[in-house]
Amino acid sequence: METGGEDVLVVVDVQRDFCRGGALAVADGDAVVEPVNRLMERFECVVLTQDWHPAGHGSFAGMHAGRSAYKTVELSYGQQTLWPAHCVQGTPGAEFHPELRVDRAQLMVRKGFRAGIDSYSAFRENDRQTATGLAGYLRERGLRRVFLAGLAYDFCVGYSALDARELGLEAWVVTDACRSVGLAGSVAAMDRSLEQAGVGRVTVAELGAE
Ligand code: VGL
Ligand code: ZN
Repeated sequence: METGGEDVLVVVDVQRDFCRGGALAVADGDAVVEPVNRLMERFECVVLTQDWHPAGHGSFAGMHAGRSAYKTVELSYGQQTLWPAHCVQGTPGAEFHPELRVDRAQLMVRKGFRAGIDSYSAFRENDRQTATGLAGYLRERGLRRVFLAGLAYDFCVGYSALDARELGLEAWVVTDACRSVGLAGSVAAMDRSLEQAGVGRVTVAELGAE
């Protein structure tokens, strides 16, 4: 698969807290760094997202008395999974993985910085209304085909891909450059949603980045 001037690689949340030893470590999360770094070479435009929560964020289990992490609660905007405190603004856990080629990025998008709203998608927060600004950036630059990689497939990568489709963009998930959180049924559910939305699946090798 050839990449060109209308393509953008969106690297989702490759941060310390989602990697080994992190507060919300994704199994084998560190393994995405190498393929993502190689993928970056195939794209003129690379965007990084950074999960960026204030201390005491509403998605943190500790903010909900008697509730535990990885369980769902009802918030003002609907169902929300609770997480251990992670990616707190200015802490080491919120930093990008130290080996990630951040120098290749043309834009970094921070998300989840409003205390009361979580944001899985790089485009839109979990209230499904609050925009991050990424759609406008892509539109102004004429970037119409979005390739996504990073952490985690079943949450931030997947929801970003679904929103890209809703915005009328072509979307491809680079499957072997992602890892999943893997809550009950979350990977299978995201597989189905992505297929229904017409999100493509492609490998690092198919993009010539092996
Ligand atoms: C993510 C849960 C909470 C992700 C971020 O990057 O997939 N998951 N915050
Ligand atoms: Zn988060």
